[in-house]
Amino acid sequence: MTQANRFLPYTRWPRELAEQYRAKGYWRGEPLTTMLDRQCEVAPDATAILCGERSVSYRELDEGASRLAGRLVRHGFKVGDTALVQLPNVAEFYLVFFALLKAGIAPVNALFSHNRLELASYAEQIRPRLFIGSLAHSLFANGDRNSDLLRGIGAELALLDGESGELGLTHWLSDQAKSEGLAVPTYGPSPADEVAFFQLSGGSTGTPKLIPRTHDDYYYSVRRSVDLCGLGPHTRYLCALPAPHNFPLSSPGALGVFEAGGTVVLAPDPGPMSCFPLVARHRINLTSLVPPAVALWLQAAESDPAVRSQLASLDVLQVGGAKLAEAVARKITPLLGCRLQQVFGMAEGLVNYTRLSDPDEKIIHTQGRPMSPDDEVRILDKAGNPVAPGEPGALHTRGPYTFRGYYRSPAHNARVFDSEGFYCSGDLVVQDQDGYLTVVGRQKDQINRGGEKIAAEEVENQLLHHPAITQAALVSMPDSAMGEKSCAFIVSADPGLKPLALRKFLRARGVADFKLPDRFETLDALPMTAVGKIDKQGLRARIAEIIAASQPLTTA
Ligand code: OOB
Repeated sequence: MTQANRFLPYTRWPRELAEQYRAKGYWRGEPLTTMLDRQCEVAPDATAILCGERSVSYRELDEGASRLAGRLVRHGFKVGDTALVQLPNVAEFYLVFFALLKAGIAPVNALFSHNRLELASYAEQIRPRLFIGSLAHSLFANGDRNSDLLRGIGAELALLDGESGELGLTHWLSDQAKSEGLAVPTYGPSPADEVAFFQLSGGSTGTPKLIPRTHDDYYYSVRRSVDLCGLGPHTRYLCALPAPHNFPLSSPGALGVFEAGGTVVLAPDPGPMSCFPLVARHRINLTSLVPPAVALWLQAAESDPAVRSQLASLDVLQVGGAKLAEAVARKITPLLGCRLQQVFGMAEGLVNYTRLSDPDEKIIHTQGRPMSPDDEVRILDKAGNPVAPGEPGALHTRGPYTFRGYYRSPAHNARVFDSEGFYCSGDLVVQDQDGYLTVVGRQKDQINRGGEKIAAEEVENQLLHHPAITQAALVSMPDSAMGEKSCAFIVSADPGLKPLALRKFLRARGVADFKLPDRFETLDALPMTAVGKIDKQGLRARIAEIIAASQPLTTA
């Protein structure tokens, strides 16, 4: 086997740009595990993670990850292998992540809300040799290993968190390995300019796409975020969003906190009931939320003035993942007593932040500006020409941490990248004279359900498997709590088909709960555009009207 194909294939940056990114110190040739090496030198006993009643120091994080890496290598795993991982917000998520990085095994970290279909699709794309999951997931509801699922994933080894015995994840992380007395072959991470792991795309197509992220590019995005957000050993970050998501992982997220030597506190979910006591108990000063969670925090604060004192330590609340309404943004400082930072990012790369020193008007009205001086942004009209300043257009971007192609998806890549390597994110934005972006709409066929992304085509394909359904179109509908919810327009041969039965059908096919349509509307035929496509704009207008008409008038 030649040296070149030991590593996973991915679309590289053109040599000239790569050289620039190196020359400017963005890409340092360091693997992501460097952050642990450094903390282990500086402050090994500092607390890296708090998870329930457990506390994990930097030394314990590093040693646990090394133990698992060593055992995997002894088991025959090697650089260039892949793993499928699905864990909830627990310390093991980071232990496993660093273990795999240390051994050069590139993971896909599925969200815990993902179901059989997503796992199957990721497995098909990366053909993992290793699966790491959790018995707490409903996929393992009967308490057994769900051999059908594991056979489908096709990994040689499946380790489960919560399982006792030889194949339990705890066993592999424990120091029992020492007593086995077997030598561990030398191992190390993949080179910094190779794939470290795969991020998950929000998706707009039938198959959820994977985003290869290199050590070089991802580490730069983490370090730049740390600087911009002012993280340090004092940082006490509450991770309440799903740990693998790009926002709580790297913007600056948990990796930013590890890089800065602070502490990550894990919350099981972003609700006030779970989070407020953790903020008070652990004197949290930074967290990140999606807009629907912010609304719940505000509601709780409005109804109980004592909340302000519970949140007294909170300095900065980052909000992103979906558009934050101005009216909500304005309430954050008065009601929660902390500063707001808007974050508009994407797993594909580009992350925009409002700066902590920005005037209120920027913080409230915009979603920030690119974090790197070398992020290149173009706002283009339908014909591909730059729009006039202040006019809305499609966001195209490239830069030192924006990917160059989805994993093994040449046809899709040809659609979303232009000839100069700019990625079209599918967002419609307005850029002001200072470079700040405001998100005003979307081109991609995706529903953003309060930060959770749903690719319309994926759900439509599943609906079309129903014997009575002949046509299906999933569109967004306005929702006061979630920003958007999903509505499925269907054409059905069975007039008695009920939403409950349809959701049950989709769930049985392995569709994740958050992707189940919130509403179904039956039509005799779907409206078509002049070019013969389903008229989704028309359908969105239609459902918005239906909703508006059914809403009680609240004005006097
Ligand atoms: C983040 O990443 P993804 O990959 O789940 O979703 C990216 C998409 C963007 O293209 C945009 O459509 C939407 O989510 N989005 C926002 C937004 N932040 C993300 N739309 C409006 N306002 C915002 N502030 O969602 C993500 C990744 C890193 C940091 C933050 C968010």
